[in-house]
Amino acid sequence: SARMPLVVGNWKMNFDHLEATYFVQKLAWLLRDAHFDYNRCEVALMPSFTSIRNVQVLVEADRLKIGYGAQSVSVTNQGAFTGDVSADMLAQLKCKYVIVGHSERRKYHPEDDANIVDQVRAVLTAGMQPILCVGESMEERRQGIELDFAVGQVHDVTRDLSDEEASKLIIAYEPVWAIGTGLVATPESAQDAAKAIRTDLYETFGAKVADVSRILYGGSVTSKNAVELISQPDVDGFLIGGASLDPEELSNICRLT
Ligand code: G2H
Repeated sequence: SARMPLVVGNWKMNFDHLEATYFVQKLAWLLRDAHFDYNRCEVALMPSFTSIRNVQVLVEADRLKIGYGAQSVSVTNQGAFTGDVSADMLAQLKCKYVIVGHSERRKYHPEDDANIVDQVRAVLTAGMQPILCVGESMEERRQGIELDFAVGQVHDVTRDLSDEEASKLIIAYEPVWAIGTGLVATPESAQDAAKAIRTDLYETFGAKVADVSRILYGGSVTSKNAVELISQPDVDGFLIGGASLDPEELSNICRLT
């Protein structure tokens, strides 16, 4: 497709700042060694807040073409919100992306639909790109409503966005039952969901937005299943948890994407 594939490593709560620095050096070295073409596939890493600055320093010092961002963000800009990090703070560190609404955040923190909409808005206002995570649980899949469910989660966010804002949104389809379980979605069902989401974008915003929006698949992606998944016409890349913690595995996935 005309869309540039995107491989995002979601480190979750792993790696301190020294481990993060070491990882980025190793990944950059592996990709260089493999003559990886950064113009063919974009690579981004999502460290913990405490490691973002270290990644930034290294990326700038070595002029690496590796993007980075954060795993969540506050919906407010500053003030008495103990423990929160604002979108402006992340933008100051040259973050390009922020994951919003990951199922682990929806589960362990009070991130409801309204909060997720506000996070998306905060990220866009600060000039970064949200990676909005959606996806059904096993329950919805059993009921056969998985596509409506995922599309509904997207729609809850996009209905408030302008065309321009929507064109900056990246969507990650992550069926909750596939996250960290080793149960990857079949290429066909990843395609079905990505296609349903793109169709909804088309109906809301038209081809100009729907054709450029990147829709990622997430949930137990490895170098073993990446090729089949990326060959689906509406799957534009990956959000990778477990497999992104091994630089060799992540570099292999980048090369295969
Ligand atoms: C889903 C995914 C990355 P994993 O959370 O966002 O994790 O690849 O470990 O299933």
